[in-house]
Formats: sequence, C-alpha cells, structure tokens
Amino acid sequence: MKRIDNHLPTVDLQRLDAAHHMHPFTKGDELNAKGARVITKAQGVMLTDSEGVEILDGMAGLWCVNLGYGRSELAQAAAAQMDQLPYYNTFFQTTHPPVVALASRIAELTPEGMNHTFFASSGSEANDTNIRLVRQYWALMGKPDKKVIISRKNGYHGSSMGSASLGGMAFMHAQGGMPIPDITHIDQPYWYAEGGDMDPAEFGLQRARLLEQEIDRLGEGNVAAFIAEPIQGAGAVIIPPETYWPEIQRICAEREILLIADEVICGFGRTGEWFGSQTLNIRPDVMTIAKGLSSGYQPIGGSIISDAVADVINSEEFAHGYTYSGHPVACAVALENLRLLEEEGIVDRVKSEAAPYLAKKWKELEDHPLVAEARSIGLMGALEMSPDKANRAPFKVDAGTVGLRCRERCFANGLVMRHVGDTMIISPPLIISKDEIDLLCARAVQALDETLAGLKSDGLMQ
Ligand code: PXG
Repeated sequence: MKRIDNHLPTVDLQRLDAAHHMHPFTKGDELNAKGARVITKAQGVMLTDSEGVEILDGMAGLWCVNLGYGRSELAQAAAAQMDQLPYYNTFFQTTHPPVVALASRIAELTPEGMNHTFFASSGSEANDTNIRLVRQYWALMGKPDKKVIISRKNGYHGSSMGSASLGGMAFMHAQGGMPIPDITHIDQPYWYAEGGDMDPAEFGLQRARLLEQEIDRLGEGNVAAFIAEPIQGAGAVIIPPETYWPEIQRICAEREILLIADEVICGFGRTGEWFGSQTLNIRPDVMTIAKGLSSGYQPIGGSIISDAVADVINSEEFAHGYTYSGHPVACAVALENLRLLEEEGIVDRVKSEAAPYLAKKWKELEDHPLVAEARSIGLMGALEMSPDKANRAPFKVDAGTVGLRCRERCFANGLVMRHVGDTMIISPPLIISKDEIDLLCARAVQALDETLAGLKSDGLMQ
C-alpha cells in the first residue's frame, strides 16, 4: 500500500497546527506555545512520530484500536466499499448490504435478546440516541413522566450536550450549561479513592444501594433509566467491588427502570469477553457501542437495543437519526474488524493469555515506592500513585501534578500512558504480545523511577 511520507517538517506542521487546528480537551495557548507531538504512522502496538521515534501505544489510541495498527484488510474493506457504494442513507425505507450484515453480526455476538442496533458515528451520538430512546419508550408505554436518567459522578458518556450531561465530569458540566434537565448523578464505586476504612465488599453494596435511594427520592414513576459503564474507563479504570453489579442488577430487576450499559470502552474484547456486560454478568436493556466496533479505523457507534424495548419503539416513528447512521464504509470496516477479531481468536486470547499475563506483571508494580495500588481487568489497568501507600494518601500538590509529570516521563521513555489525576492508566491494543507487555511494564517502571527522583529532588517526597 502507498505510504504518505512527503509531509512537511515537524516545526512547520506544529506551526500550522497552532495557527489553525483547535484540539479537544486542551488549553490551546499552552499547547500552541510548545507545539503538538506529530504522529505519522503506526504498526501493531507501535506509533512512530514525525521525527522517527517509536512509542508503545499503551492506550490503543483512545481505548479503541483493539485490533492494533496497520491491518491492511480494513483499508481494503474501506476501499472496496467506497468503490461499490460510498454512501447511501438508511432513512426513507432504504437499507444496504453492509449495514444489514453488521447489524446481524452484532446480534450474534450480543447477550441473548439484544438483537437490534441503531447506528451513530460515535459514542456521544449513541448516548444522545439513548436519552431520547428510553424517554420515548416510556412515553409509548403510557408513562410519559418517566424521564429522569440516573447516572454516576465521574462517569464518562461523551462530549455532546446530552452525553456529557449523562457523564458525571464536574469540570465539563462547568462549561456550557450542563447537565440538561432530568439527569441526576449518584456516587461512584471507587473504593481506592472514596472507600476510606470500609471493606471493599461493604462499600460496593453501599454505593449500589444509592441507586435504590435515588429512585425513591425521585419517585419510581419519574425514572426512565440508569446508565453506567461496566468498568469506568476515563474515570480511571475503576473496577467496582464484586458486590456492586449484582446489587445494581437486583435493584434494576425489582424496579421498573431500564438499564443502559455503556460498552464504548468495555465492548469488543477489552475485558476478555465480547462485552463487559458478559464479564460482569450484567443484563442491560440497551448497550452503547463505538470505539472497538471498528478498532477506530472508521468513526462508528450505536445503541444495541433489547427485543422488548425495540418492539415498543418500532410501534411509532422514532423521529431521530443521523446522516451517517449506518454509513456503508464504516459498516464494511467494522464488519471486517469483527471478522478478524473472531477468526484470529483475539478475544479468547485476551481472556486466556494476555489478561492473566498483564495482571501478573502489572501487580508487580505495587513493589514500586510510588504505587499504592495496581489493578487490572482484561487489558485495562490503573496505577494509583501515592506518597503514603499504606494510607492511600494524596500528594500535597494539586491533584494531577504528579500524574502529568509521570505521563511526560512515559513519553520520554517511549510509552503512551494516560493520567487521570495522579492515577496512570493503560488500555493497549488487544493484540499486544507478552514481550510487548514486558516492554510496557519496563518502560512504566523507568517512568515511575524518574518521576520519583523528580519528586525527591523537589522535596515533594522523602
Ligand atoms: N462512553 C464511554 C464509556 C466513553 O469512554 C464515550 C461514551 C464517547 O464516545 P465518543 O466516540 O463520542 O468519544 C466514551 C469516550 C479519555 C477519553 O481521555 C475517553 C473517551 C473519549 C476521549 C477521551 O479517557 N471515551
């Protein structure tokens, strides 16, 4: 395949980027002054920047390149579909082969009774669909007052007005008038940060029961749904105590509300099953998908809807849809991605080999003086850094200061790890080999060592 190697020199790209490109979640002035890192190509788990430096991508892009980089089968699927039918819509009583094939394939992979997909181009769009979908469902059921969606603080569901309102990121709500009406947030099951002296199992139950209390506070007749990520990703790879999801499931079964599992990160193999709901034994009515559906090679997301909910929605026109709902090229690429994940046994390999290996290597990082907790599930993990491991104490500088320093030391050592506050997180491509896991961990240790040395020389740690 032809490579694009004739790009401008790095400084020119940075200058033009600063002049004309606005970056997501970025303080523009600060970045423009120093210039963005330019990534020009990637293969497997390795990125290459415009200076030819190789970096191990511990985040699979943004939690999405599950299949790894450089799979020409996906490029060929896109090219063939563009040749044949680059675009047609699915409005006005029309369909096309790639969307039919993808929706059918998804129905084969999902838990029983989840057989209908409404497509979007991102997780944010799909969660906006979900807000309207669950409210329309209850309206059609003759219960139009059931409108409130309960979500969780520090959950992440996207960046549009609707999806960011579902999300529980206070710093996002502070800009632009969010949350929109009829969305409320309960506390999250984040034992490390909020569990105090409580036993994790007890804490998990307590946090789950907040859902029951919130339903009672609002009145069950006013509540449409509860939305949650099986494992919180952007929140800091928060793995709830084992007691949490069974209790949530009990409450959802006893109460007349829908359960939306946001599988945007957990879906398509991340936890060692096709969906996080399978790993955690969750029985949702709706699942949000995006990211790993196409391994990020094309923008595509969607809402997978249970038979029972779809039956009701289908009884009226659902006045909702996007120009690119079920885009043929995105569907063709997603289908090819699912074929490769399946045929190469990648999801099974995560469960039986890669995840247990990562879990063992990752846990060893708790020996490091900076690491108070190293947790992982499937191929996602978090390191909680603390100056006082026994007490899980925060640093005496602003939250995120140490995390940012560590992230910079990671980059300097050829590793992408993301930081959330002072927690370092990973979510590498699912095809990562054992040798590459070793390399990831070795680079992480080097970055932690250098972070620690910096903290000591600045007097921030003994
Ligand atoms: N739900 C979940 C659980 C997500 O993680 C979305 C919805 C929204 O998807 P789109 O495709 O609209 O971005 C996400 C996205 C980060 C980070 O830095 C995480 C996401 C997106 C961007 C950055 O952790 N998650």
